[in-house]
Amino acid sequence: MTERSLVLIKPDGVQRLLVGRVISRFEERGLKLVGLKLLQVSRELAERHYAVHADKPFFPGLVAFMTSSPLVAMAIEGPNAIGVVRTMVGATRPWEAAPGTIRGDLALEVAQNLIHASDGAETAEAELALWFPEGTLAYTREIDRWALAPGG
Ligand code: IDP
Ligand code: MG
Repeated sequence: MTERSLVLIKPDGVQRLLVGRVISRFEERGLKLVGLKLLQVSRELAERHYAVHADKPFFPGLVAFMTSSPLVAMAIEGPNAIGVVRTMVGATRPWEAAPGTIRGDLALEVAQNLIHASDGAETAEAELALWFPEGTLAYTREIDRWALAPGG
């Protein structure tokens, strides 16, 4: 099933000049970028994005970090994209993330784990609406004509 996921390259990824490499991983996998922007996040947006963690001890630090410098927001589309992207991202605690995953290859600290990805269909829909209120793009790549053939 074609799905869309919200992916953030957090401020550490921008600071560490890893934006291109992270985007490349998704492109190389065959996933399609349907939204992409660099932005400095307001406190309100960061708090809404991480509202589920509002009671956690790390919440204030997380919001401060997410608003500290620009980050990249992406909408990514593809077959089973939500689960595929989460698998590519790896475990929350980078020291537990498998080699070959983005966190397992490029991160070490849980507070600077480089990337966010939607964890389910409902959160993906809510997060895409939050980060891309202007909407995302629909377009067909040449390869989509084959991938989306009947039964494909
Ligand atoms: P996820 O990003 O893999 O979905 P969540 O459990 O949803 O992980 O946590 C959201 C974010 O909060 C994490 O990506 C990480 O940046 C931060 N975080 C989670 N646990 C801790 C912690 O114990 N200390 C500091 N930051 C944390
Ligand atoms: Mg999460």
